[in-house]
Amino acid sequence: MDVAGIERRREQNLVYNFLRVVEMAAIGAARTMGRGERKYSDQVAVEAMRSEMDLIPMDGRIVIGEGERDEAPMLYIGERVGVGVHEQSPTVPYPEVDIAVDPLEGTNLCATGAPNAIAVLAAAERGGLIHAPDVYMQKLIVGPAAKGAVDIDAPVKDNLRAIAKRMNRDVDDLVVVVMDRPRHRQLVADIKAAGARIRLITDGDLSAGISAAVGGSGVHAVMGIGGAPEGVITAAAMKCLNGEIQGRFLTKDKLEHPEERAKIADDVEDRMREMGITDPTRVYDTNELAPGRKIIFAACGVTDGTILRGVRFFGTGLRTESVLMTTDTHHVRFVDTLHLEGDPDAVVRFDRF
Ligand code: VTB
Repeated sequence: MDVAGIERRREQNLVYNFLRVVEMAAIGAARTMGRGERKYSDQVAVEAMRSEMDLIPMDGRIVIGEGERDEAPMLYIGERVGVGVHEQSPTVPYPEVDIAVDPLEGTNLCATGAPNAIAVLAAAERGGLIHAPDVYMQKLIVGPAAKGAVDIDAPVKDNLRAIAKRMNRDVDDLVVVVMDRPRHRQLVADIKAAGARIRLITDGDLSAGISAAVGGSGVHAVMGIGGAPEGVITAAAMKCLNGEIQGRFLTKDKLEHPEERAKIADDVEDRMREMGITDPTRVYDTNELAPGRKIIFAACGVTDGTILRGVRFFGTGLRTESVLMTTDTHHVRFVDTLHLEGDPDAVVRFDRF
């Protein structure tokens, strides 16, 4: 195979390699389910993700990860990962990939065995994902039907009416996911007043966002304030699913609650400027959060969830469910994997339903 052929093949294989990465992170985390040790669950997922990632023939760079270099030993922002990093002047250049990871989205969900914990990552060509610092983000997420019909700055009732109209139903038939936090008291009151139904979640607005863009999930929108890194990864998923996210970074001065302010580093605005976010008050759309042309999105269920089942262990093997999506070749794959390594007599059973 010529050089161009090898390069192309490596690029094509990235998507399957990333599937393996989220599967391994999910399996590691799932083994710790319900132990009430969220940090430990996260650590296991991070280590599994990191070691799988390093086996991939790519020149990878973490743009959204576990924190800054001094606070995270692995998968920190700016860390280089992949085979290409260890090889000086390779004969065939490795694909240059920017990667946003959330090895265990919903550490609390995993720690308590609650639904919708996932292992997730998004990747793109260099510059294809915005470098978002760990601040809060005000978000409005809708699926393909309501794309272009909503505005994060419009009153909640107007957005709900617009979504309902596009989905040929009444506002009372909509389900909006909101994180159960004191900061959302007014938002919840506004949604109630408009007549829509609400699903309050303790954590995990990223997997809720994906559900909002998948028909039949029973989720029609996600509203409220969550993490900015999760917002960027959601944007990558929205590009693949033809959904929409509008997001506004929230710096310390925009947050009412002292606990939320306390979670944000003092120098965050300087870091945002360095990362190219010059006007944090602006609303960023899907394409600005994830401008990449070649986006790969991979998520694997850790605990059972709305669109992905969690990891099931059955003694001689285990089974995972993932979603794997690309924008370059527009594919959305739901992957049901049986991991039967080491069991030569394994019997495959069809047990999806
Ligand atoms: C958010 C949300 C995540 O953690 O980052 C949240 O986007 C933390 O919010 O999905 P609080 O500071 O209010 O607890 C998740 O729920 C899970 O990682």
